[in-house]
Amino acid sequence: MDQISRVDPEIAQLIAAETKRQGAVLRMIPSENYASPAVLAATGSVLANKYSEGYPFARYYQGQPYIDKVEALAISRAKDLFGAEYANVQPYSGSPANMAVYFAVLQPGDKVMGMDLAAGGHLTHGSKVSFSGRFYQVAQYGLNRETGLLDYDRMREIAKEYQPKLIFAGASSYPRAIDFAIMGEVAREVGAYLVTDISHISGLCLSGDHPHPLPHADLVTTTTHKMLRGPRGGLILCRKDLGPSIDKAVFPGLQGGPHNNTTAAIAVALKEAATPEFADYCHQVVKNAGALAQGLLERGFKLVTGGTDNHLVLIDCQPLDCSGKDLAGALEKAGIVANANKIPFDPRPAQDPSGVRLGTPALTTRGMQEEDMVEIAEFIGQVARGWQDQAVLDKVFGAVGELCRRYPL
Ligand code: DSN
Repeated sequence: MDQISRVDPEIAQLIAAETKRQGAVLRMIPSENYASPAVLAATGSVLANKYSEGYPFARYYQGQPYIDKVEALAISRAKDLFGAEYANVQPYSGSPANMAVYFAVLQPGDKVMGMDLAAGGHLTHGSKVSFSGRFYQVAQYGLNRETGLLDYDRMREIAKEYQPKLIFAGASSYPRAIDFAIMGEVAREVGAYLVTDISHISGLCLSGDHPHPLPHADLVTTTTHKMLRGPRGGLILCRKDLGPSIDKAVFPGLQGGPHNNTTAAIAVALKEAATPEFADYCHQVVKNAGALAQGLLERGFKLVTGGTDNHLVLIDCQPLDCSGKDLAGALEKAGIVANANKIPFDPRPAQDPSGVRLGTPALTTRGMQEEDMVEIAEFIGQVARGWQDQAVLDKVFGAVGELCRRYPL
C-alpha cells in the first residue's frame, strides 16, 4: 500500500477505504469471500509481468522456466484435489471457462440445455442475454412450482424431446443439493455431455458437504474466488480425452496470454483447500447457513424451499411490505451486504425482484459460528420490519459494527 500511496494516492485511498469496508460490514453475497494474504500476495506478484501464450513446456515465448513450473503445479494440484484426469487453469473467470467448454465440444447452433436463469441458473447456461443463448439453441429446465426444487423428471422429458448435445448442471441461487448422478444418467440417455458448473459449491464438493460432480460429469467448471477463496479466475476439469479440445478452446480459441500471477494464486488457494482446516471451514459454512435459515424462519421469514442444504438462503419478500431491492438496500444501510435476487416464478422484474440472496462463506472465513448467525437473523428481522426507519437501520448498523469487531480480518 505504501508503494501505491507514493505513486497514486487517489487509488491508494480507495483501496484503503474498500479494505475498511470489507472489515466493517457483514458480507453476505454468497459468491464472495476473503482470499488469504498468501493468495493476495501471489496475485500482486511480478508474475504479472510475463507473457506465456501456450501451456507448460510448450510456449510461444521464451523465458518460461519458472512460469512453466507454476502452471504445472497449479494443474497437478487441481487434478489431485478434485480427482480429475485433466485440468486447465487458464480461464480468466467462470464465464470464460464456460465459454471455452461450448467452444471445445460444440459447433455454433448446436442444442444445449441449462437451468433457467429465472429459476436460479447462470447467464452462461443458455440465457438469451449471454453468448450462450445467442450462439446456441437452448432449452431450459427449472423447478417444481410447489416445492421450489429442481424438477428432474421434467428435465429428463425435455432432454429426451430436445436431444441436446450438452447439458449444464449448476446454479447461482439454488439453496439445495443438486443431484449430479441423475443429471449424469439423463445426459447419457440422450448422448449429451454433462457439464457441472460448481462455482458456488466447489468447496462443499471437496469437503463432502455436497455430492461430488465426478464421475457423473464429463466436464466441470468453477470459479476460483468463491468458496475456494482464491483469486478471481476459473478452472476446467475434464476427462483426459477432452483435454486437448479444452486447451485449444481456451488458448488460442478464446484467450491470449494466461494471467500468470492469477495462476500462482490459484495454486496457493488449491494448496490451502487441500488442508483439513479447509474441510472444517466448509462444514462450518453449511452449519452457519442452516443456523441462519432456522433463525430467519423463527422470525417469520418465508424462505425459498423452506431452508437450505448449502451455503445460501433465499428470502421470499412477497409476504413483506417491501421488494427484494428495498430490503437489500435497507440491509446495506444497516451494514449487511446482500443482493436482491429473483425468486422462482417471480412476478417481478430482475431489476427489482422479490427475493434477497444471503450466504455464509465470507462470514465463516471470519470465524463466525451458529450463534452469530442467530444474531444476524435477528438483525435482518429488525431491518425487514423497519426498512423505512433510519433510527432502526442506525441501531442495527451499530450492532453489526460490534459483531464485526469481534471477528477482525
Ligand atoms: N456473479 C456470480 C454470483 O453472484 O452468483 C455468479 O457468477
